[in-house]
Amino acid sequence: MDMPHTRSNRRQFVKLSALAAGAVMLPSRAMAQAPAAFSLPALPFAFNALEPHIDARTMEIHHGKHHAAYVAGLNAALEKVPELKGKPLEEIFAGIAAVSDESVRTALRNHGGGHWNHTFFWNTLAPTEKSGAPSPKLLKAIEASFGSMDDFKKAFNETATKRFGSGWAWLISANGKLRITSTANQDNPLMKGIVPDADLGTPLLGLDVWEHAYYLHYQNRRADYINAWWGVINWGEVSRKFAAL
Ligand code: MN3
Repeated sequence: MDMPHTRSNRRQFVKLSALAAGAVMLPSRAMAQAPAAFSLPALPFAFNALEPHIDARTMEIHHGKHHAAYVAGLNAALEKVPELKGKPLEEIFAGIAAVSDESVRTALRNHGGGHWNHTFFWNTLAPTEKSGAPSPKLLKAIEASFGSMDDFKKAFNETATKRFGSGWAWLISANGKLRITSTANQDNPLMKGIVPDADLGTPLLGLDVWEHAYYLHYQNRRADYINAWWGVINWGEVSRKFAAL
């Protein structure tokens, strides 16, 4: 996932250069810029935009507290592995298994996964009126893999409902085929060497089934939350991801 840091780095660099040109003494550490840390991306819609399917308070806490904590945890973990600092998350995932310190490995997995998964999740959500429908090509692929859209939904719901405890349900593309999988905690289908090979692939759609994603409004009724989520999927974005495979 592209993290839009380049422009702000450049601005920062220009600012520092201007300061230096103005004969202000800068400590050498400020001159040698460290790679930008990850930051919490803004939600692509207002907190209340998904109501009544997902309530504003849940979105506020989910984004502003939970996702923010994953970003902070990821940045803290990266301080301990300078060789992975400044790399895109997908590259960091590929490097996790080689990190020798177990606590750092776990932090990168949980917080790095948390940051990637939530950024992906927000981008594949949209207010109902902008939800749209799968592209004809994606619909055809869904029908080829699952029989019909209804059968796909049924299978996805089952996987999401049966995920024991915290985790995610995914629609992935793997070896040219669409598949439904599920991962625990903040693992995702990009984590080779961490999740089983059978769960690896390119995510097209993902559903957060942690209780923090629904408990305020739905309490223990995960199935109701899953049903409501179908009404706020950004099918335009999911179709774009499919077209880009
Ligand atoms: Mn979550």
